[in-house]
Amino acid sequence: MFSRLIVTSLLAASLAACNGQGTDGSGPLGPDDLGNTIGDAIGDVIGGKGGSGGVPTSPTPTPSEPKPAEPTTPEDPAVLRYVATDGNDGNPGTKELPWRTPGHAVRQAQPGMKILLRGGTYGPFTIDAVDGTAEAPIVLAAAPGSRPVISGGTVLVRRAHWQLEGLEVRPGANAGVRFTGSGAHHGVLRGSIVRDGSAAYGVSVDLGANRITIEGNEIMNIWRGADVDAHGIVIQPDAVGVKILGNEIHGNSGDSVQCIGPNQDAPAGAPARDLLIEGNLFYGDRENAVDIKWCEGVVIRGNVARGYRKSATSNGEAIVIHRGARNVVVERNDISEASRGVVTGVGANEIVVRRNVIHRPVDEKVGIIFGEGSSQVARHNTIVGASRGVNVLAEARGVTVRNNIFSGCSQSVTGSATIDSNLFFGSPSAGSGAVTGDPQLDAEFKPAAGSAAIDRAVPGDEAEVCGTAPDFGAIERC
Ligand SMILES: [Ca+2]
Ligand SMILES: [Ca+2]
Repeated sequence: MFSRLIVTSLLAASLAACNGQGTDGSGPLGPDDLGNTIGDAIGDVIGGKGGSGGVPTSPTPTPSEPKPAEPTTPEDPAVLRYVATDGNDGNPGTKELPWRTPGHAVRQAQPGMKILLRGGTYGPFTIDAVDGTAEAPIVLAAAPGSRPVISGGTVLVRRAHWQLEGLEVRPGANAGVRFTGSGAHHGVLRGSIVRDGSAAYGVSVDLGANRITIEGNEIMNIWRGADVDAHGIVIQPDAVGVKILGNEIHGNSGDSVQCIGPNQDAPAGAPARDLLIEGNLFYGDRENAVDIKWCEGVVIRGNVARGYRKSATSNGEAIVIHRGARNVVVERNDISEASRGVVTGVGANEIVVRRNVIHRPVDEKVGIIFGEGSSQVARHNTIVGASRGVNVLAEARGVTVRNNIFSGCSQSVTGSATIDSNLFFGSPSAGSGAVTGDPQLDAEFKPAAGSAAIDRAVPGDEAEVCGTAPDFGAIERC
């Protein structure tokens, strides 16, 4: 993750297409039986607290879920099996006599087995024969020093406790990796690359798959054309307990991550819920970094989102929350070079936008837009250089704007909201309890000693406080 921090300008020329807050759709799923959600949620991700910085923190998996056990000693030859392009499926799958195809290997798997793919190119495969267990997951991984490529189709996971590691998936016209159906739970996709697909998404959690972790991957160039969206990761109805941690996702013709509902061409089902999107780097997608529709119980924390420009058909939102999404926390993200930093829209309810840094805006240069929805809060954000810091649309309800820093904004807050206790510097003041002064922010948006931000915000935020009172803005000086 974060191995390549350079924003590509590759896509800038082709920014033309649908959506933003509007009408994008994800393609329908392939044929599949509709699964049921299993079990309950992954615990109270909403209540969690992030790190102390405004930039990505280390991923902090929800503590309520036990970490899957490592398989028995990975070096233990008894659990190791091998696949090689010069192997044979009639072999025993040993180091000396490897199998030929991943599809054969996964049918032979047993709990605790570790299947190692040597370098070379393999065809797609489906995992549908054997479950791992919590104590003994099944690992399918690149052999040490190897880069196996799965080409021309989908890696389809229908079973539980499978961990895919170190693969490079080049799916062509197909989805890259799908965790699908209620039998697919506690799956992991880690340290892998999914790239150059032209289907609706690179990675999908769908049809009731649950408790899936997508961690430390690079997902890129999922592209259906200059005016058709395709996404790095989609979370579909009935998904529960999905964690998207520390990935680098970029250059897709839609969003890096989208949570979708049936009104976006996904199959019917319950809203996806309990999602944690943390510590990722998103950049240069044609639409949005994160697009949350209809889903419930979402935490978007400690991500970097950069390079979301306006075009003829996109408003260039880094993060957009709309279409019935509820109970969404957007916190400690670093958002830059976006036309609109964080936007809510139709049916967004119980939305908290806190401790984000929104800076170096482009195009419309709007920090936060609250649209049609209710119970929406912006607090402790640092918004720098915006044309409008927070824009509250006429149809927005229940908006509170508190403890933020507005620095160098042409307009600070527009529209109707409860506005109190904010710091304004080079920006028109608004609301009650306004403080004017230089926050003296350093390169990491932390107030320097003597800053007007220090200890002058109103208490009540649940984040850690240093000194005698909270500081204005995203980052407390401690
Ligand atoms: Ca979108
Ligand atoms: Ca303080």
